[in-house]
Amino acid sequence: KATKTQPSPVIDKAAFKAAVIKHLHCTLGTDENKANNHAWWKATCAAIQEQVLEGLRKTQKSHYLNDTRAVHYFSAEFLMGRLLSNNLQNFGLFDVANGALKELGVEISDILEEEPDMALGNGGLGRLAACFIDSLATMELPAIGYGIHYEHGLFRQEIKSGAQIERPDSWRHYGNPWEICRPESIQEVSLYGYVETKYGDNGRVLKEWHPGSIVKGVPWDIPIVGYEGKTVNVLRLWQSEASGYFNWDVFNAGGYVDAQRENVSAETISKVLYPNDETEAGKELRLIQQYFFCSCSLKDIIRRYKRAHGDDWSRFADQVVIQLNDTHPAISIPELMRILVDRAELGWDEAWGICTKVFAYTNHTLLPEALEKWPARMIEKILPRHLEIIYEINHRFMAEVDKKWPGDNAMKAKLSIIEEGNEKMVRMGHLSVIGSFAVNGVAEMHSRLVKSSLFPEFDELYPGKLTNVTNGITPRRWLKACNPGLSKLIDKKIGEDWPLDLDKLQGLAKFASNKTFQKQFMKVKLENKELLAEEIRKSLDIEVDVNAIFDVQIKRLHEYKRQHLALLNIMALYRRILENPDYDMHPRVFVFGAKAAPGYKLAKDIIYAINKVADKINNDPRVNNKIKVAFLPNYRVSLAEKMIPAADVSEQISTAGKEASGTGNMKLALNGAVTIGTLDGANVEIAEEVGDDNIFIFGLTVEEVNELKANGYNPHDYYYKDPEIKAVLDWLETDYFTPGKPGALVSIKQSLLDNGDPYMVLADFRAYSDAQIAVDTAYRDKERWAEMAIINTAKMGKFTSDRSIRDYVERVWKLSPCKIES
Ligand code: 26Q
Repeated sequence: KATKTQPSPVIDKAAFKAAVIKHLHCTLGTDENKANNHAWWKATCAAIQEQVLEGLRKTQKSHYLNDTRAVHYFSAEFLMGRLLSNNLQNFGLFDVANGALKELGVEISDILEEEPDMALGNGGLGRLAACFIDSLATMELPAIGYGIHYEHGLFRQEIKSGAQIERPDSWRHYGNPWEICRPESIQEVSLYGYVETKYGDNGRVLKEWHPGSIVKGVPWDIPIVGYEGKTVNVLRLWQSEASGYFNWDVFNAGGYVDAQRENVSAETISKVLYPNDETEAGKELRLIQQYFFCSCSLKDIIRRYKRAHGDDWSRFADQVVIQLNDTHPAISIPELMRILVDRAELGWDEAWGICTKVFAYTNHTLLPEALEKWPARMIEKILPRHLEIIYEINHRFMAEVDKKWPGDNAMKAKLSIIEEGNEKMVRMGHLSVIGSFAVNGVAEMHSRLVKSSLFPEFDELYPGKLTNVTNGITPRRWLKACNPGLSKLIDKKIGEDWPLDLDKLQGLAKFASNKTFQKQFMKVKLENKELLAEEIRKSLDIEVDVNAIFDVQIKRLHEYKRQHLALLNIMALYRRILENPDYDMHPRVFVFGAKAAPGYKLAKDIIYAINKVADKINNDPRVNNKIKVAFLPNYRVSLAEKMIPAADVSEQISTAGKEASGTGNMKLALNGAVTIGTLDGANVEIAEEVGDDNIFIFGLTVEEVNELKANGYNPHDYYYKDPEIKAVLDWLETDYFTPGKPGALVSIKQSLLDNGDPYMVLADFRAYSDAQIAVDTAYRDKERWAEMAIINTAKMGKFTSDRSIRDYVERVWKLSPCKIES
C-alpha cells in the first residue's frame, strides 16, 4: 500500500501566487484589477496545470522506459465533474492555493464554482469510470481511459412550471483549461462501403473493406492526477472531424448514392451524448459513435505497442488489457479481429487467441430493455466487414455449443450472438461474453444474478469466466474534497491516512457512542445542512429547517428506482397531517435530484408530479413546516457534492433485483447518511458492513419479487385492501395538486394499476411507509442517531474504488504498479 501521509505541497504560497498572476497576465491577457472570477479560475487552473503536465511527462516516460503492461478502460462515458478542487487536493495544494488567492482578494469557493462540470456521462456507469481512473492513478497503475470527446455532455435540466426542459450543455464553450489536443496522434476511421473478397497465394481468402467514407479522430488528453500527485495518467477522448479524404472506390458498389444520402456527417459523430440511460435506442449514430471511439482507441494502442515491439504480435496480450465498460464498446472485439486477420494477416485462431486474452467485460444491468442489440442490417451497412466477422465468431461458437449440448438447437438459438426473428439482431452481451476472458457484475447480488439468470449457460460453458467486482467510489472526491468539515474531524480523530486506506475509518467506530464525538460529528452535519439549505433557498426560494431530517434521493429518474414510491409516501404523510393536525412526526425535508431521459414520458411525469406535490405541500400552512419537498434542478456531480454531505437519510428503494449496484448509496453512507433501502445491489453489502441496526431495510426480496410475479401480481389487491394507497392514488386523479388541470398526474396511477405496476411499488408501499416511521422514531433519539451515522461512515472502507481496482488487478488485469522517476 502507498505511504500514508497527506500529499506534501510541491510549491509554496508565494510561488503559487506568482504562477497565478503570471497566467493572469501571460495566458489570459488581463490583470488583477480587471480579472473576474472566471479569469481567476482559469489562471488558477493554469497554475496547477504546470504541475500536472510535469507529472504527466514523468509518468509517460516511466511507463515507456519500463514497457509496462497497462489497462485500457474503454467507456462511452466519463462523468468527471469538476477537476480544479480535485487536482489541488491531490497535489496537496488546496490550502496553499486558498491562502494565495486570499492574499489576492479572491475567495477560492467562488472560483471553484466557475468551473463547468464535465458531464460526459449519464449516471452511475459514467461516474464509476471517473472514480476508477482516479484510483488507477492514485495506485500508480499504468492505465488509459478511452472515450468520446462529446461537444455537448448530458443536457442541462431546467424546470418550467414543474416540468423538465432540456437545454444543451456546452461545457467547453469558454475553453477547457485541462485538455490538451494531440494532432500528432490523429487516427482515421472507416465507415460504410463494401467488402471485396480476394484470393492470395496459397489459396488464402483475403477480405478487403473498401470504405464509403473516412473520418478523422482527434485525441484530446485530460491528465488524471493521482492522490499525492505522483502518477498522472490520461483520459484520451476522441473528437470526430471530416477527413477531406474520400474513397472513390465506393462508386463501384451498387446503390451507393442512395446509402450515402443517409450518412451522418463526420462532425456529428462526437456532437452529443445520448441521454438514454438504461434503454437501448438502436440509433445508427449511436453505433457509429461506439465504433468511432473503439477504432481510434485500438489503433492508438496498436501504434504504441508497435513502437516497442514492431510486428511481433506474440506479446500483445501481455502488454494490453482492455476493459469494456458495458457492451457500449463491444464492437472493439470484431474490430481487433479485423485488424489482426485482414491487416496483420494473422490466422483466425491466432487472432482469436489474442483477442480473448485482451478483452474483459463489465455488465451493469439485467434489465432486458437495456441489453444492447443492433439490427444486423444496420451493422452491415455501417461496418460490412465487421458483420462478416461477427458471423464467423458465431459460427465457431455454435460448434462449441454443439460439442457441449449435441443437437440441442434450442440451446443454439438461445446462446447465439444472432437473435433470429422478423429482423436479425446482434446481441452485444453475448458477443462480449464470448470475446472476453473475464466477465464481471458490479455487486455480489448482481453478479450472482448474472450467473443464475442472465448468462447461466455461459457460466456452464466457461467455468470461472463470470465473476464479481463490487463497485466503489473515490473517497478523495466523495469525502475529502466534498466534505472538508467531516474530513478535518476524521483527520483529528484517527489521522490523515484514510483517503488511501479507507478501512482506517473503522477507527471511528469506537467513538460512535462517545457523546463528545457525537456532538462534533452532528455539528459538522448541521453545518453541511445549513449550506444545502442556502442552496435550496437560492435555487428554489424554499425555506427549510436545518433541524428537520434531510432525506435525499439522488439518481437518474427511472421507474425501477421508484422515486414515485417516495412520492406516494410523501402524499400519505401529507394526508395524515391534514386528517390529524397533531400527527406526530419529526419535520422532514425531502430533497430530490434526478434527470429523466427526454423521451421517457412516465419519468418526466414523475418529475412533474414531485414538483406539483411540492408546490402544494410547501405552501400549505396546515402542514406547519413538518414536510418540505425540494426538487433541485439539474442534478449533476457538482450538485451531488453539495447534497451528499448534508444528507441524514439516503433513499435506495429500487425493486429488488433491478439496481445492479448503485454507487450513490455508498457516497451517502460514507458521509454519515443512514440508508432506507431494499435488499438490492450493493445495499446488501452496505447492510452487511454496517449491521442490521444501522440501516433500514424493507420490502420484498428478489425471491419474493419473483414469487409474487409467478403467482400473478395484481396491484389492484393492494389498492382495494389498503385505504391509504387507494386514497393517495385517487388523489392523483383530482386537480388538487394541479389546480384547473384534473388528470394531469393520472399517468402515474395508470402505470401502477392499469399497467400492472411493473416495479411493484404498491406491493412495497406499506413496508416502506412503516420503515419511514421507524426512521422518524430513530432520528428523535439524537444520540442513537448520531451513533448510527458515525457507524455508517466508519464501516464504508470496503467501498473505496481503490478496493474495486485492487480486485480488478488481482482477478482480471494482473497489473503491477509503476514507480514514477522524478
Ligand atoms: C444505451 C443505448 C443508447 C444510448 C444510451 C445507452 C445507455 C447509456 C448509459 C445505457 C446505459 C447507460 C448507463 C447505465 C448505468 O449507469 N448503469 C448503472 O451502472 C452503475 C455502475 O455500475 C450501477 O451502480 C447502477 O446500478 C447501474 O444502473
